[in-house]
Amino acid sequence: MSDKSSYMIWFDGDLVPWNEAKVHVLTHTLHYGLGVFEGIRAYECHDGRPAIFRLMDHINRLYSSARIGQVKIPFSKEDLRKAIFKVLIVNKLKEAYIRPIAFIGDGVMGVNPKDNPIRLAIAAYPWGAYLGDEGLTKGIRAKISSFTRMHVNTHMTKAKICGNYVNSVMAKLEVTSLGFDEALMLDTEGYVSEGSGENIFIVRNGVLKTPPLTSILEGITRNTAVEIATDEGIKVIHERFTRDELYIADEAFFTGTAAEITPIREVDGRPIGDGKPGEITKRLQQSFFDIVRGKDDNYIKWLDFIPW
Ligand code: PPE
Repeated sequence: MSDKSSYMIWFDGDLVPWNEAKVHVLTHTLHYGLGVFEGIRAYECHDGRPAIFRLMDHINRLYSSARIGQVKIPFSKEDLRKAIFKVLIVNKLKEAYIRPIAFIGDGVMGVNPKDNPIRLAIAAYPWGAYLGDEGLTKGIRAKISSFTRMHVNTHMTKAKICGNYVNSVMAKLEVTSLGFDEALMLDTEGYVSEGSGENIFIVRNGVLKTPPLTSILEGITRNTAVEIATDEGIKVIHERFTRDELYIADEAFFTGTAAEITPIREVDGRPIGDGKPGEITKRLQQSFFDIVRGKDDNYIKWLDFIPW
C-alpha cells in the first residue's frame, strides 16, 4: 500500500490531513451500519487530461441510497461534485478511486439515530486492478458463497448502504480462505445475483445475459456494459439465471467501478468456456478502457473532465 498520509480528505466541508480525518468510537454508523457510500474512478485520459467516469450518475446514486436509508445529507449534489474535484486537484491525483461516505455521527446511542449529525467525507487514493492485474488479463476464479445475498426486504439491495457489505465481506472471507479470488452470491430464491462488489454477466451463443435489477445494486458499470454491447450490436437479455447456466456459459465477467470489467475464467472449480477470457468479454473490456480514457468520442458524455 502506498503511503497516503500526505493526502487530504474532504470532511464536512473542510480539507483535513489524511491522518486527522477521524471519528468518535460512538459514531452511530460504526455500531449500526446505516450510512451510504459510493465508489467512483477518475482516469487520466490519452491526452493527459484527468476525467471522472459517470460522476453525476454516482452522485445521484449516493443521494438515492441516502433517500432509501433516510440519511439526510446536509450538502447539495453540486457541493459534492465540487468537493470531489477539489480532493483530486489538491492531492494531484489524475487517476484515483474516490470514496464519498455519508454517515451518522455520534450523539445518542441506540438504534434510533434521532438528531445525530450526518457527516460527509470524501477520500481519494490510487487503486489499481481490484482483482489483480493478472485477473484483468487472464480472468479470475470465482466461487458461489454459502452466504445468500440479502433479501430485498432485509437490506435494501438498491442502496449502497454500509451495513449491506457485511454480507459481501462474509462471502469474500469465505471464498478467499478457500483459495478463490471472488465470491458470487445467489439470491434468496437461488438464482445468481451478484459478486461481493460486482455485477455479473454471462455470454451464451453470442448473447449477453445479466440478472435483472430486482435484488442487486444498480451498477453503473453494468449499465455501461449494457450500453456498449447494445451499441456494438450484441443482444443483451435481463433475466434471472441459475448456477448451472453459469457453469455452461461460453464466457462470464464481472463489472464494477473497482473491478472494471474483469473476466471470470472459473466458477466452483469448473472452467468457463475454455477457461480463458472470451472474445466478447475482451471486446467489451477494450471498449470500456478506451471509453474511460477518452479515446471514444461517442461516449465523451460520460466523462467529467477535472478543471486541473
Ligand atoms: N454490486 C455490488 C454489491 C457492488 O458493491 C458494486 C460496486 C457493484 C455491484 C457494481 O456497481 P458499480 O460500481 O456502480 O458498477 N462495488 C464498489 C465497492 C467495492 C469495494 O470493495 O469497496 C466499487 O466497485 O466501487
